[in-house]
Amino acid sequence: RILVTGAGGQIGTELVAALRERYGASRVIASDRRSLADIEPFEQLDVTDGKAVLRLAGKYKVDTIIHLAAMLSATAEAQPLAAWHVNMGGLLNVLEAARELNCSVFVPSSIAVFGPGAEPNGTPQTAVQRPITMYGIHKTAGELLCDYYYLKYGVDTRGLRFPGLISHAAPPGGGTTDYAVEMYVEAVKKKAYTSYIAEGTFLDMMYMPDALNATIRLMEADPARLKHRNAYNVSAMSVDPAAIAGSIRRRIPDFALDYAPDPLRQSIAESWPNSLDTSCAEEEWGFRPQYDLDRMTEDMLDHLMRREAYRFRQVQ
Ligand code: VAH
Repeated sequence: RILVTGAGGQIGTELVAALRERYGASRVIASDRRSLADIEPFEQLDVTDGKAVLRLAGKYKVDTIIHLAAMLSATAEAQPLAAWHVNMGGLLNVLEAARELNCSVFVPSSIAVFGPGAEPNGTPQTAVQRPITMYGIHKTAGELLCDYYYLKYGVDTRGLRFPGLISHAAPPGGGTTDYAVEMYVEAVKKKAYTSYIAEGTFLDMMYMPDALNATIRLMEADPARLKHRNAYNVSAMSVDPAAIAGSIRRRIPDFALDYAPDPLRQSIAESWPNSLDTSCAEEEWGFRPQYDLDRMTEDMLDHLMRREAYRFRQVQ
């Protein structure tokens, strides 16, 4: 059985569905701080309550915990102490439960673990990690904590350094890379978008289906092949706002993009790499993204246009 924390978030919303598709609904327990109506079996769980984490994992005798509950980069920068409590306290509670119950653990890391001083182009798996954001500090400390629980207690911890994830199913919350999702949504609604990330700011991105497949593939990988466990560089493309706009214009020729950089999120984005080297993930467990920018744009716009048309019919 698998326990997913943060099941209502941008990744959780789609990962729960993908896991249930693959392993059967009854084997995937969705949990979240907020109550989520339409996904059973569901349990309300605040990951900062260690006893509750242990009790829930024990109740369902889970063998794997997918720990997605966290506060993302911009939110963490705005509320650093609350974010420490959730991101580090929650992770420690999950690792302690996994140690006691002998569970495997998946913890998403992020390109945010890299700061100034790391090679920005083709950032290697083992580049220096001196993040200058609270979120990056949480993710770096999280990687070290996951490695510690593996080395000291034998807990099977595995993670991925996710780039910006783009999806149409659930609105992302509080990230820096969310501008990319907003651009697609606004392109369909208004054929125009004002980006809070400046022109020429390149970031790693990946379409959600590739992120879900990478997560499942990593968790099913032969542990003997894993040298970098926590956590693998993964990415599908390195893009700036203009590149995404150009791809959108293949379907919406008169789409207009302009810029109003937000100082906080622009400074976060500038401290992150432009593009990651993903060769370790490719070699150790066969990471291979299927969506490039244009294929992602096609799929995103298909889904968003269908939804917009449906909504339009509803109000007729
Ligand atoms: C964020 N989407 O923007 C997350 C992610 C690489 C960025 O960690 O905070």
